[in-house]
Amino acid sequence: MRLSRYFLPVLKETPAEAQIVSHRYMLRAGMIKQASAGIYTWLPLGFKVLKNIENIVHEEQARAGHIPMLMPTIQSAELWKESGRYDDYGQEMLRITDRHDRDMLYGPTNEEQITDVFRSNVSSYKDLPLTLYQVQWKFRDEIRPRFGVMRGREFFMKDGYNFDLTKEDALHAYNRHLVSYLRTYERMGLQAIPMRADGGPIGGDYTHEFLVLAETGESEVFYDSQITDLKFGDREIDYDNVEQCQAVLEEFTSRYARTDETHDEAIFNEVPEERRRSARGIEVGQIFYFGTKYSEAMGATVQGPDGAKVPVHMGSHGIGVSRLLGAIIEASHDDKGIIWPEGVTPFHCGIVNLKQGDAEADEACEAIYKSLTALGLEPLYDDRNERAGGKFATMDLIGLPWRITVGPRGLKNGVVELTSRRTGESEELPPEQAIARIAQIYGKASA
Ligand code: P5A
Repeated sequence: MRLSRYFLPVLKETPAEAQIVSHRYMLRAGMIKQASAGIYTWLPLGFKVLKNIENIVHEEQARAGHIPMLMPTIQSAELWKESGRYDDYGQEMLRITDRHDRDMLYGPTNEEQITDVFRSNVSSYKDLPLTLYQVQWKFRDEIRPRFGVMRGREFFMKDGYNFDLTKEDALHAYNRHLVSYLRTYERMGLQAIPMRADGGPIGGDYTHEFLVLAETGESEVFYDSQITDLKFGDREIDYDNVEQCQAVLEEFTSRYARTDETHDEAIFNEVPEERRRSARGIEVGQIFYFGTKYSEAMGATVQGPDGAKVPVHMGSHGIGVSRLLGAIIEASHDDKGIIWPEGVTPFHCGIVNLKQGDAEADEACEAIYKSLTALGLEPLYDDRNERAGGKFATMDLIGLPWRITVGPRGLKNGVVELTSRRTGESEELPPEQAIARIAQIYGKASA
């Protein structure tokens, strides 16, 4: 993409309404624009990162064997009356009446709707286990939407639902989700710690929240510091293997880590004092096992091996896709702007032309741009007729992890500059070598 042709409405001023750094940078970098309280327009740069995050979610769901689909945002109230949650959900639910006076709602979550899909189409245990999921907009009429996309009213969520014959099978689905979420967040450059939590309006006895530690987090958390040494890494997991998933679960959940809702001072005090931590965290996901709560209320049964009809065991599993943009920025920024992890960056690298209009510099930039593009990478070429200082400030603000700087002086010596946004370190290299390095970083074979 050439910046002269892109739509990147960066702001010079820090917007007064933004209280936390991720919200400030998302507004300043032209990623989002508030449409009304807690509701945002996703401008091209923000939309790109949102899609990158969504793609990682899809890839990791596929790896775990879960099946994507899409349900509508507007739901009929009838289903919610069946489950009993229509009244329970209270004012967070946006209720709508259509022209025929039918009660509708903008879905805050989809347990009822997916249970209806299941009961209409599945009647035998032979079709189990089954995990369906979607990535879809949700609406919760939060009393205090704030911090930009972090606590929105309209937000993008991955929501998955498992259907199993027995509690044991459903707990495997729970473990499988926990494992796949660890991998998902790590690919986004995040450490998200699974913590014992409370079921809230979704319900259930088994539930973990995934928290990214950050001072601006809305949740208070308590944990054993040893937990932050754990890394999932690139281990190969067979998601159908019950023992393997169980082993990962135990590794990541056996140490003390709880949100304030489930915090127990007496148990916490058994952790050696020097390892006890209390901190703030951003909840980027939550998984639940709630047994037959919805299947019994809504008649979602299957015929078991002995011919008897039994309600299915279910769980649901959510990732806050739009919230993750805020969480990643909170975890990765400096005073100049965002620092995107390579896994989610909107462009793989920036190209800054220090002297637009200089034939040699223009030509070198074009060549680098074309080579990177041919490798399947997406560079952002700042080809505007602007001061170098302004170009650097924009690149730093929007946070591309790598920058290639091209100027007449370097070119005389046959070199360009390759700079890491994270460390600020620069290196002078011939253009081909800079391209090869970028290709290597992103796992692309260069010629
Ligand atoms: C699990 C999937 C559920 O709704 N039902 C379907 C279950 N869980 S949850 O914890 O309530 O939400 C899942 C994740 O969505 C994000 N989230 C939000 N993001 C932005 N703004 C909001 N107002 C908001 N509310 C929830 C969180 O990341 C949460 O973990």
